[in-house]
Amino acid sequence: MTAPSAVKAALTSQAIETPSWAYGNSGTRFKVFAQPGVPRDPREKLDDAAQVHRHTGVAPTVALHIPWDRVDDYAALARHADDLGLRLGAINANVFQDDDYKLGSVCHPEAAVRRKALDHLFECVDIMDATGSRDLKLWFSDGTNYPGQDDIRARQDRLAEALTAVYERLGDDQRILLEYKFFEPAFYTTDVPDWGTAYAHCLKLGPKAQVVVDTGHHAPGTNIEFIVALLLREGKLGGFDFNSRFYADDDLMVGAADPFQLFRIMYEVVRGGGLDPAAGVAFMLDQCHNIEPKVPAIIRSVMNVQEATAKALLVDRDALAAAQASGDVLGANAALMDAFSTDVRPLLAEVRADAGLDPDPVAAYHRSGWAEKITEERKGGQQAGWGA
Ligand code: PSV
Ligand code: MN
Repeated sequence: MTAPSAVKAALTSQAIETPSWAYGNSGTRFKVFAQPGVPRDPREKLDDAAQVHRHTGVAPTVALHIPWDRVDDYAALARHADDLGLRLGAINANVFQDDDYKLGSVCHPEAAVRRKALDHLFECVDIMDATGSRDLKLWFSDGTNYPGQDDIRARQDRLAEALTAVYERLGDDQRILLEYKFFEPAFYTTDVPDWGTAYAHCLKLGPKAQVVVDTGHHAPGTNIEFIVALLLREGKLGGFDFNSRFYADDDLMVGAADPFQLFRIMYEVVRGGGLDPAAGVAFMLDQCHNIEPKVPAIIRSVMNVQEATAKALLVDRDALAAAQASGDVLGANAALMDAFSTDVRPLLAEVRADAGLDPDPVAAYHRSGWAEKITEERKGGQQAGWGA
């Protein structure tokens, strides 16, 4: 059993990155519901993110999405983050919202469109240079809707060419994090549909290319923890986009739909050494809060990741290994279930109290008056939302 002090230390050192877009308005293709007090620009998104960090103590970085967070001066945005006790995290490229990308971006059949997409990816690396960000997160909506629409193999060649060009542009301390998704918006083929495709490209690229596991991007029933175990073993797990799904890419709060799955994933992270900050696994959220208030939902999400991590750390690994070695199927399963069934909320309350935080971050946020303040102050202007 891991010593209680080591469990506490591991929980204190875990950093969870929140996404700028989660602070803006979002919805479905049917309706985007505006909420009062929503940020109107990237600086206000950071102001909200600072509240999440203030109450949880473990959310020091914020991921940006370009062009949704485009500003004239990225170094100034980084300074604003610094003033708030934050840092700018992964830069997410966006090559899916221009009309030109109807048939794809870096895999598009026309060279001119591929060039445009590549220029955007280079722009994102320039932004990383200005913000000090380590990670370029790449998700491509590229794919086809109909059999025969394009040459599946040629599209892989185009993808490899673009990835190689970006890889060569990276600085020594920068990485490509390649994200996969099995369908949507393309429905017949997707050019990076699964971890295997992402892994094959990253392997060819080299050590500065790693795979991102978005927990919402798998077919129902997929064993995500197996993917995590394998990628970690191969040194290719770059990080997570955490969220929950019931049906597809629902982007609900992580741990809301299936806390047991999140625990199983975090157990493989712990087992594979991925919690050690030196392993470089980025624990990012990629969520949208369509009907619930955003800042407390993000606080809750951070807490859900912490709870799953705490339970994973509490697994009695000696007992588990002994049961596994002796073929004690029920004993091994019980070792995992005992940890999952533990109420870790008192432990996390203690960790927070030790760090000088309120043991109940959601309650502390509600008491803080931040929601009332932003509702009062953020009047007029254009609220941030999809596309801004
Ligand atoms: C695609 O569904 C995705 O998961 C990618 O990470 C995008 O950058 C993000 O969603 C946008 O919300
Ligand atoms: Mn994602």
